[in-house]
Amino acid sequence: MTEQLAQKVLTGNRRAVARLITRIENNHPHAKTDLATLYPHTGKSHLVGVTGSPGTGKSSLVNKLAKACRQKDKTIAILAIDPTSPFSGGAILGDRIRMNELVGDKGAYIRSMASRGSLGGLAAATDDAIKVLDAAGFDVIFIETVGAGQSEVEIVKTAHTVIVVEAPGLGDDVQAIKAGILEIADIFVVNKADRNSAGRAVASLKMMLELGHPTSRVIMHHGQMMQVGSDHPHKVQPCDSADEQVSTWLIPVLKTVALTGKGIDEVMTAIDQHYQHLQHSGELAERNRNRLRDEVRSTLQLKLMRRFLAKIPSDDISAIMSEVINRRLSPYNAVQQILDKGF
Ligand SMILES: Nc1nc2c(ncn2[C@@H]2O[C@H](COP(=O)(O)OP(=O)(O)O)[C@@H](O)[C@H]2O)c(=O)[nH]1
Ligand SMILES: [Mg+2]
Repeated sequence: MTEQLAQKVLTGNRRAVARLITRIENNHPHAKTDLATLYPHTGKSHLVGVTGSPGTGKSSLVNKLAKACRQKDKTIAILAIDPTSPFSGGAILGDRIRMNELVGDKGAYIRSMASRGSLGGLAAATDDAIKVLDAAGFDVIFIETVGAGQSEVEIVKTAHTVIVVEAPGLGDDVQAIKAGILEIADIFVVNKADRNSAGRAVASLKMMLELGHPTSRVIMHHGQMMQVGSDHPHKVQPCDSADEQVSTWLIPVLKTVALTGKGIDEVMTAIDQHYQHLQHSGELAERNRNRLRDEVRSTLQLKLMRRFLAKIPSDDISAIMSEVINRRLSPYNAVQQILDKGF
């Protein structure tokens, strides 16, 4: 029965995909078995994370990018992560309407996810949902998150290509600084470029990328942000050939008007080039290794913690905790006592 569901996912059956993602959200006992069947068939999709403050135009942008992919005959899935709203919440409803243009297209699949019910946390449920979409054979998976909190940053960080979306007029500061998402961007998009202050937003982003070193450029090399200064004059040149952009990743700052589609082609090109860069530099394999290592580690942590705590009566922990709260026992020594009880 469960074997059948996984098999159907492998054929790209959308109802099976939807059912399995629902099982994941609800911690259905069979979900992990299904995922184990699918796992050998994963690792083929290009994972594109899109993040930024609410209202910057992420959903509108993803919609346009998805359509551009479809025109190139690439199949796409969109996972819209909303950690706060319930399923029928206003924001998601709005996204549904906006994404209507893709509905009815067999090569496109749109799904929103909320944290409700996912015991291992939203990040774990999202990882599993991505595996389902990957195994179902979607070429590109867009993961849209609001760049507001740590968990959303964690989710989007695991994508191969991370697009950080900014928009002018949401206050003068570049929004990304606040949430600490600046470091994770592979591509910056300043959306709503139909607004006057877009140029200023682009300029301040570029300025931040240069980190106060006007003659240097910041590049991504093996996942590290690096300064390329005047001691490397050959690299200070603006990047004007696609070949150069593929071998050394220069984080682009691109302007779009998601409402009209202006600038979308340039973002598509940057997404493709970044993927090529990841492949040619070996970074794709590295990011995938890191992803999987993190996943195994965090699952292990969770399981160990649960198994360990199950061995200790909760009254014992409460008693130790009240000693800590009354400042008679240090937190470190409290942990030592708990460990002694459990082992
Ligand atoms: N003027 C202008 N408005 C836009 C643009 N892109 C999106 N919007 C509008 O901005 C609002 C928020 O867009 P949405 O895609 O939901 O943003 P999200 O919250 O980041 O997903 C909507 O009312 C969009 O119609 C744009 O390029 N220019
Ligand atoms: Mg949105």
